[in-house]
Amino acid sequence: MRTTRKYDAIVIGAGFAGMYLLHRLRDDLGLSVRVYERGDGVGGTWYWNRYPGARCDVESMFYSYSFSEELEQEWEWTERYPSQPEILSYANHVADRFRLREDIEFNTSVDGARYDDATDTWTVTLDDGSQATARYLVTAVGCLSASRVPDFEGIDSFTGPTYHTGRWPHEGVDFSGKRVAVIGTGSSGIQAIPVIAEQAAHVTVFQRTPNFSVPARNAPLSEDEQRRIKAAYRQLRADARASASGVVTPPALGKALEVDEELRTSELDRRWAAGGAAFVSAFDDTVLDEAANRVSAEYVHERIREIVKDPEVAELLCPKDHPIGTKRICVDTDYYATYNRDNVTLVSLRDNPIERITSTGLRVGGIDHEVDAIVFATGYDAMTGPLNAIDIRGLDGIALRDEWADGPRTYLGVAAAGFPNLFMVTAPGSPSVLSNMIVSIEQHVDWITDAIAHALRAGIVRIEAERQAQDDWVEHVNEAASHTLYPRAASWYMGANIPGKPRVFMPYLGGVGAYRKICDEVARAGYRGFTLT
Ligand code: N01
Repeated sequence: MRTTRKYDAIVIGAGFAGMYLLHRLRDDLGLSVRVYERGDGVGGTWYWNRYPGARCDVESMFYSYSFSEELEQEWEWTERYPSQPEILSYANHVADRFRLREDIEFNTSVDGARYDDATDTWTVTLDDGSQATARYLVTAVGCLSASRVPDFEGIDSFTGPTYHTGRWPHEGVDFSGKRVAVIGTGSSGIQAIPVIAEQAAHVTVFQRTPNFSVPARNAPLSEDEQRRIKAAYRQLRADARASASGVVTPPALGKALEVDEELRTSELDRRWAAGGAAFVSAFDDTVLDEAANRVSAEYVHERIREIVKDPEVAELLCPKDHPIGTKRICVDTDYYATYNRDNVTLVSLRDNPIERITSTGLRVGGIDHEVDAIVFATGYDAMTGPLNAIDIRGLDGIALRDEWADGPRTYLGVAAAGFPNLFMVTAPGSPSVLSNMIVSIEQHVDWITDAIAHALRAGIVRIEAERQAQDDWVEHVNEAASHTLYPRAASWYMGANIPGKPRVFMPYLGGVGAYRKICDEVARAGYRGFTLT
């Protein structure tokens, strides 16, 4: 029988959060740390999402760690927006540079974790049945790592290959000469469809809800531009940390309807031409006021009608069921123009959902669409999915998934009452998915590292969020969302993409800069809202 291994801290996941946690806890605090990672390499999201066209929608120079000046100066990005292979190379470079691999156990999933009240330690059970213990357990499991294929009738009868964008084969897929179905038009589908269409004989896109997408205007990153940013990095990073979304965007013009119409349109033209998600922040009230929202939404509808030659297809692509910005805005390269290709067909599922998958394709509204392969760009059980997949049990054996049965409950999106010495990176109740993830990851990891350092210095063995502090925080998170248009969209932010999942707005909308101040103030006040013993 294998003996139980003992560490100071156990980290689940070796994506950008887990890697930085390992570096901070091991190299700065001198703790013994073990990271468990189910993949056979580092990089998390960027390890799994190898679908054609996968690319980040945050610019390379800012979708990168800021903790090491040497690292940020030596690494050279090649494009304005980083492609998945480039981000994965960067993750591997970081793993090598900081000797991270030696404390990461790959191909290992954590099935469960149980807190022992008597010893104030966590025991985790791995997928081979072995166990390991540690005083601290930190989850770095990502927000969008529990991929989901809907339970379509007949799904197993299809005789061709099927793929989920978030579980793409490492060796790639050759679609040459193939008829391909793509189900889903979120960020993943919108990136993959134009690239698959260039290779495949035919692509049939099955769209339930059209999404707003703005052009990326990706381009090579010039050496001059890179040098200019590197010279100003300290200030630019500080500005990003203090900003609302972890990305510095051009300032908004004011309230949409108070801005002169000509200026309004020229600002949207400017942002559309510049490319990127900053399009949605042209005005202060786009996600707060319906009439203001329509200004930006209708602008995008007009662009779609201009780009897409078939007026019926253009109308089907115009999103009208949710305000712009309330689902994650998509950032694309040639998405709408792809529908002008002869080898691309759009099938709207709005009135007729997918009836079933057959041995040769998909049946919609009584019509059979024959295909050779199916791509599921159908998203994730977001935020709670990856945590609920692990049987996490706190005091008295209570299960985190039971505590969260009516929606996630955390204090600051980093801890949960009843689960001492458990920290969660970018969990529900933190800005996470509404922000540049790397900025949010670094903030959480630094805060958690400081909390553990404080405990070590003060001889504290147990840090637990207080229930009242948690209740107040959950109320505050709900309150922040209730003043916006976000809850109007049936989005994965709301859990709306998973049948039966509670409809709760999961991330915190208070902004990255404001949230950081709250976390810092909690720490300064001796970890207010936590019981330290
Ligand atoms: O997933 P999604 P995603 N029948 O949930 C459809 C990040 N990301 O992987 O809208 C038919 O957004 C579903 O339809 P509907 C980013 O944060 C970032 O695309 O529910 N269709 C939708 O069209 C993003 O938001 C980047 O009606 C069904 C699609 O599948 C998040 O990941 C790139 C269906 C799922 O869209 C998730 O994006 C990629 C059904 N039964 C991802 N069920 C960048 O940085 C679902 N759908 C650029």
